[in-house]
Amino acid sequence: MSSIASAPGAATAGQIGSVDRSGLGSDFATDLLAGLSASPKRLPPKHFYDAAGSRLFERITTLPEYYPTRTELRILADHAEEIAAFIPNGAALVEFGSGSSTKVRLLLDKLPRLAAYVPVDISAEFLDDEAARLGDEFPHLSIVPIAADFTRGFVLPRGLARHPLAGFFPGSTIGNFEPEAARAFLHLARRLLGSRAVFVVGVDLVKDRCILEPAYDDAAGVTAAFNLNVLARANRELGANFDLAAFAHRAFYDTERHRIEMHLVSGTAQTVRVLGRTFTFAAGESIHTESSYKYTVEAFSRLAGEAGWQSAAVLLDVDALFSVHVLRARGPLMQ
Ligand code: SAH
Ligand code: AVI
Repeated sequence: MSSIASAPGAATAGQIGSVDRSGLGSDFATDLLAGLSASPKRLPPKHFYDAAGSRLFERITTLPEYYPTRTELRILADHAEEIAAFIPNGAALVEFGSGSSTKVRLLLDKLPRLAAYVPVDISAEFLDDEAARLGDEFPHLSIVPIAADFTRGFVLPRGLARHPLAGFFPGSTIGNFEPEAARAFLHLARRLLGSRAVFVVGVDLVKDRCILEPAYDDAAGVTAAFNLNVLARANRELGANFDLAAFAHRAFYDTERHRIEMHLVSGTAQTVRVLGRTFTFAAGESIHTESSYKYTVEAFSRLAGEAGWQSAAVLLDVDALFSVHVLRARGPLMQ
């Protein structure tokens, strides 16, 4: 499903629409059972984000080792006016994976004539709270939160279809997709946002492992807690019996594939029960819980080009750690 056609309930100016949860699948159990049955074991990173996971991610963004958030904020602050100029008056701005909506505030300050802001996130409870906070700060803005898994497509409220659409996808969340899935997502976003759309995408850049690895294995252990929270979530929501102390966080950079891999490594030979099924771990066996791909500017521009976007601007910080791409929809869309 990837339509913008027909959901009711767009808010009018100054209102916050009630969170539409119809785009939320309940696939944590399915993915966990399938991922623990696979070899090697794996789990999609979108399941990190229950309310506790979202709060832990917010703590990650403030860590000294985690350079992406502060670097992208700097780029956005330095270029907010230039980026805002690409977004037409009366547009609706759709943010994919909005989290705390911190970064978009820099753009909202420069977009007084925006018709609506549409934060989309899988973490429904967190989205609810953050949309309410944003509404207090921007009382004249229509906020239309949508709780959905954006990889599955979702429906935009009917009232938004008459507005030009712009997309915002910061944080390098695109890096958590496999490259083929990233291309598919960019294509889906192109269909959703339409042939006149602008899409602002934050993309982390390839760099030395001595910067990358500490960013995903911080001294305070917050990233470890974020990774382990997915097992705690399985215990809370699915009655699993993971012993969190028997798993360790591991993160390393694969220089060939340009990706950080995060794993949960079993310290001992053990069995775990999930929804009536038993899974066996050898000592040292891991669950691959996340990949975080890093791109060059050229590689990401090429990928976006293959998905129906053309580059309008690319903005970097002074140290070339992170990039913000401004894309425009290009030509008719191939299927
Ligand atoms: N945009 C914010 C948050 C990035 S963290 C920033 O730049 O700091 C990634 C966000 O995407 C989280 O809020 C998470 O809940 C959301 N997310 C991850 N996978 C998702 C999916 N498949 N569908 C919708 N939201 C998703
Ligand atoms: C949301 N995403 C882009 C983060 C990243 O950097 O890949 C998630 C994260 N994982 C560990 N730290 C942060």
